[in-house]
Amino acid sequence: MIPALDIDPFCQAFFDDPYPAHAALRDAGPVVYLPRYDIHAVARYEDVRAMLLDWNSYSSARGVGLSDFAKEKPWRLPSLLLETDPPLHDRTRGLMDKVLSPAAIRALREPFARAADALIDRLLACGSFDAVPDLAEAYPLTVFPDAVGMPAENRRFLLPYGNMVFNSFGPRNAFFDAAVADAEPVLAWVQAQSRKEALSSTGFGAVIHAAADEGTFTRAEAEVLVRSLLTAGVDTTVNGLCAAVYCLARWPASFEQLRADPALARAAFEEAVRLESPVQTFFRTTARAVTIGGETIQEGSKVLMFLGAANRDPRRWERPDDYDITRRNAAHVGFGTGIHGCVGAVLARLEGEVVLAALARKVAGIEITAQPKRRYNNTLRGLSSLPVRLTPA
Ligand code: OVV
Repeated sequence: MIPALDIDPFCQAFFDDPYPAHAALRDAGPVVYLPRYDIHAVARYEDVRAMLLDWNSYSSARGVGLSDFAKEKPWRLPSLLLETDPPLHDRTRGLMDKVLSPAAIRALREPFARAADALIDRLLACGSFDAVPDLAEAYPLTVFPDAVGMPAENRRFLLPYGNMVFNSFGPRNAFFDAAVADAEPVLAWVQAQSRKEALSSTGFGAVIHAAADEGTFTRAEAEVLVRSLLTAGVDTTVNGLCAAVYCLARWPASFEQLRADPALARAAFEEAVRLESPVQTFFRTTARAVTIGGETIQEGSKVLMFLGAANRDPRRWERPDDYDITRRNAAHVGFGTGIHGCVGAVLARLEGEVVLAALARKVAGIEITAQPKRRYNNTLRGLSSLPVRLTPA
């Protein structure tokens, strides 16, 4: 008997404090049923991880949101990366792995670090500011579109676009409707930015389009793959950086540790991704009848994976709710794992590392000066406002 729980994981009360519900989901059993949406869900670390690794049983090609592409027409052209299974997935993922190769990322370290130093210097000169728009949004909105090869104008349009797509993985609720209304004016712009002609000859975008020039991908495929970068590359890192600043402000002893050893910057970012899990959830669809914890789920069922709950599962983590930048956290699932594991994680980690290293070297204290405000999204966890004051080192 699969336990049924009366939990709505896509409502404001849940987003305001998901942790009691996460515990209830984990404690109810390895798999639970949520009648409100007629879906199954897993929230324990072991089961979330097993599901992420078993792409054969848990398909992405029917969409990684609530909507089943086998029953409902997808609202946008499906992603060739996120919303596919092998063999198509491996072909597109192979190209993206090349685009985001270690050599490509290494070449970005210097410019990304310089941009982080310059931003923290400017923010220190202000003293007080809002860490969401002025830091967590400002930094990725500069370095990421630069790396893709986008023009300087209108980059902020990427935020409402990403907000809409990440809302679209949940139900058609008020958060989704508001995000669609917000993004409607920028849809044509984003579409146009994916074209070869819109992109510089040196960035990630040009590398993707070169594969179309060579004939291994069609031009249309190249454009949809550039769209993946524009969709998944900004809001995610915004919420990752927001999580890191929010953690360091709430755990001043950890910030002291980081100041004493700025080489902990990468670990400090990783731990913020574990604890806050900027990407909270994704769905899969069962491609056959599956058994979880002795319970059978039939083919064609939507299953919700609670990455954020797995990352705080006391079965896996000691003091799961503590921000501890020295813990062994590499196995967290905040970036997913398996064949769909975040392809941009290398870039996100670089951004997180250089921003936190700049804070570690230049800042003596981070103080929250007013009540932070939560940003509501069906997939992403983060804040819309985090007023802070920095004191210089
Ligand atoms: C991981 C992710 C989120 C949103 C969009 C996409 C990927 C995409 O490939 O379009």
